Amino acid sequence: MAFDTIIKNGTIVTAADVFVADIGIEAGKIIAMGTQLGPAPEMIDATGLLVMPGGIDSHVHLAQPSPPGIVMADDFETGTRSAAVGGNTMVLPFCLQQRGQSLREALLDYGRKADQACHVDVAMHLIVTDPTPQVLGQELPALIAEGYTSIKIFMTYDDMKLNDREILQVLDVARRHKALVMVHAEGYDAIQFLTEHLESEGKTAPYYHGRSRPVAVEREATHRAISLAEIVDTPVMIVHVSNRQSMDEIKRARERGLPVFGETCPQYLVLTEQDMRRDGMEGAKYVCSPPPRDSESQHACWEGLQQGIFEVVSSDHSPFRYDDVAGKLAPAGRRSFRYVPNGIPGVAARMPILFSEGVVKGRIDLNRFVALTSTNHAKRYGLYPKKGTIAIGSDADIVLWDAGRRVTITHDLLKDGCDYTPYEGLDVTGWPVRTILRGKTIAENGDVSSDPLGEVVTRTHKA
Ligand code: DUC
Ligand code: ZN
Ligand code: ZN
Repeated sequence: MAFDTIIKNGTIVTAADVFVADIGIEAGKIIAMGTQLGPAPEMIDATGLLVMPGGIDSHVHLAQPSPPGIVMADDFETGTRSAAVGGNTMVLPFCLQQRGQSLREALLDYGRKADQACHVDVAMHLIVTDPTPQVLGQELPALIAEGYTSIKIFMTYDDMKLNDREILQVLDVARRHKALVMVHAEGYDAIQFLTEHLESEGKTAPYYHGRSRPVAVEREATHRAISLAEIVDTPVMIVHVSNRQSMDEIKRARERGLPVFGETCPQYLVLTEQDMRRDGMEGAKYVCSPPPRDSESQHACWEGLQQGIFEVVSSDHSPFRYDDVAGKLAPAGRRSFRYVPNGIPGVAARMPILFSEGVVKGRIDLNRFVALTSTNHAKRYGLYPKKGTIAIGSDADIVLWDAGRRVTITHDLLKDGCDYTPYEGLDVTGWPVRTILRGKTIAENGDVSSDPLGEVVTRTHKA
């Protein structure tokens, strides 16, 4: 057999197995696994390293339109550069439909931003904010048929929230055309009520962002979203789950046999609301929604990962620069937490944090790590087995991982467009040393290839 590249002597980890073998790659695909393969023009020595499917981060925000005056810190180039450094070979960002805009128009704009700029492969979810009859009746069915098979909806935010009737309508289209709805589950009215109350008491610092969105706000919306999906009889993914009570809603639904899936994120595993208490505006660096909770909630999220209640860990990378009037230090944000741009960066830190806090600390095993960071994302979002595993015929999307390398996370390692990381100073064990996309090395020891090789992947719709 002729190979372009052979990865030799590594310990291959999939969601099911751990074994030592060589991998033979030709034209971007894995075409052989065995011992003593070779030779090939490119021989990569992986002795002493783990060889895992490249990370797939199915929840990132890149170049997403933001409120007036606010600019997201990452475009496709910088965001995918950071993804590659962090061991990822694919990300799934969101194409946002702005109110009044057609989905098709949103996708054309967004697709142009991705063109030629990506260091890792990309597939797009849709965010529906304006479910007009045209969107529900024509655009969504046509786009789902073209492979846009996942749709995020929001239960909060002035410009994005859907009411229950609209949610039911989107869920119904998803059921009929076989798409998956991802839900941002926080209740708008409760947040508004609490925000006004806190502001009237002069409680406007970033810390109060968390107080305006307590667990009950998330739990109630999670329960409602699951109920609406049950009424329509269609699957639903509850994204960025932060706490036990919301997780229990998912667990109960699953026990009743409902196709309800859950996602959690590193911020709910290693940050707490105390991070938003930092001096001055420093707390703004941790403002995201749902907010980080407490150590009991962290513990609950780990249990959810161990018990399979969460099937994916995503970063919810949503980057805004800190020292920037178009970012976390936007003037209005000093008046009230409600104007602080919502979201934190994390696409490069996701895998090292989950590996170190999960695998190294004995909370999850290697196979679950691979499932949570890659395989389950590919399966849930229609990319498997092209993506998400190491198998004959799959794309050669691979991360070489030094399981013993100790690293203190600092922002300069992450190569994103932001100016901080919420994980600054976190000590981790285990680090991606080389990221390989369809057989080509795209990042090595923190350096990214200057040639962006990522492609926009069309998902085939299995109706
Ligand atoms: N929801 C997200 O999924 N990301 C950032 C902000 C938000 O509300
Ligand atoms: Zn969200
Ligand atoms: Zn998000």
